[in-house]
Amino acid sequence: MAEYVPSPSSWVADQVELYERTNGADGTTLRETGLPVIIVTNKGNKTGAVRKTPLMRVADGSNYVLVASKGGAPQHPVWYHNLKADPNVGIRDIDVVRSMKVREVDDAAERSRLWAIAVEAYPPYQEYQDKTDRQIPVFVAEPV
Ligand code: F42
Repeated sequence: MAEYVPSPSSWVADQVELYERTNGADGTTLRETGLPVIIVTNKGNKTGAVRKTPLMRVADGSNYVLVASKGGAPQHPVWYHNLKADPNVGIRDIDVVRSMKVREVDDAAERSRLWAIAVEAYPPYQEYQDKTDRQIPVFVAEPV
């Protein structure tokens, strides 16, 4: 089993640690927003390390919508490249961890439907998109 390498962002690594240590009793929201967060376990595409990436919880039925926003930064978050290289992830939602498979959403109609759901769940996603020329990638995670 590859080794877990925490995020170099301490607030991110700390959230993962609290979320997992309490089995979802704590650490499950985005700071003061109170909005729900999931943890996506993914495989480092260069190191093979286990990476754990908290994302806003955007549900679409039994699927999740994963938004590679990184606050509207000019570059994709590097976990984007992990998911493209290996679509097999684990998603922790509170106290349940599910094996899921992700795919990047390319179809325009599907993307706009899912984007609306994502912005509804976390309105700042639209602000992030408005501030960058980068089209923020959207993935769907489907149960395997
Ligand atoms: N980020 C989002 O993009 N969307 C969200 O909805 C979101 C919500 C959220 C909620 C709570 C929270 O605590 C964080 C949240 N984040 C959200 C931030 C998210 O968890 C990530 O921290 C952020 O998106 C940046 O992702 P990143 O993968 O770019 O992180 C960097 C800082 C990172 O971890 N870099 C590592 C490093 O050492 O510099 C490398 C990580 C890695 O995956 N390396 C790969 C490997 O092989 O190991 C190689 C990757 C490559 O191709 O370069």
